[in-house]
Amino acid sequence: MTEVRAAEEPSPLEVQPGALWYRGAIDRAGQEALLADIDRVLAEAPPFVPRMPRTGAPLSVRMSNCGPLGWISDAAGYRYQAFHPDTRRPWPAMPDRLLALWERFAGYGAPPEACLINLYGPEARMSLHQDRDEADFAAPVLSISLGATAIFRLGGETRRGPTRSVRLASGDIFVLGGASRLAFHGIDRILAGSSTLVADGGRINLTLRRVTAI
Ligand code: MD6
Ligand code: FE
Repeated sequence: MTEVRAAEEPSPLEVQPGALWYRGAIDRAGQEALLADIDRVLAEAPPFVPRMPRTGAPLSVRMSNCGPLGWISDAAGYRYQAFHPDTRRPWPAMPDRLLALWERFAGYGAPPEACLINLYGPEARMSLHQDRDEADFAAPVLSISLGATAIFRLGGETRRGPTRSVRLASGDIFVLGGASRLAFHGIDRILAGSSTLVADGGRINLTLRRVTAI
């Protein structure tokens, strides 16, 4: 039987200039396949506890990475590095499925170099931040949500401006590029147990990034 597939991606909702929300971009089977990919990554690169620069206070999410580079945060600061902070081993390779999603949704002529994996338990949050540790802001950051729905807050390029709230559900893709590449954003909370995909009702967020300039 012939596969019926649209020639182009379903049009996203442009939440604000440069912020594209593809609701339900990945179906359940695709989400399960991605989760299996991530389980393999985490077996090799176990979740670590990120810490605030200077104070060393722990964040509420757990993190890992795959791809040539990984983003880490500890008392010494934020940075990308090629190895796991605890095991000191190189990050696992980026799964092909993630490379394919970047090709379909990022609209950028070079592959991602890092995939940051954020793991949320029922009480985890992420405070308002900008993603600005990359050398070239021409490339977007592409986010994939798996598991429990998250209340995502999105603002502008200043911390104090107005914000809006978006509910990111399992299978949603959200792209921050163009005029929103440096927009402040964070996770107010997750709706624990709102999805059966991830064990214990938690959430996994994957962000694919280009780190160096082309
Ligand atoms: C999260 N997301 O969804 C956190 N960053 O758990 C992010 O920090 C993020 O969604 C850059 C671009 C899109 C994002
Ligand atoms: Fe971010």
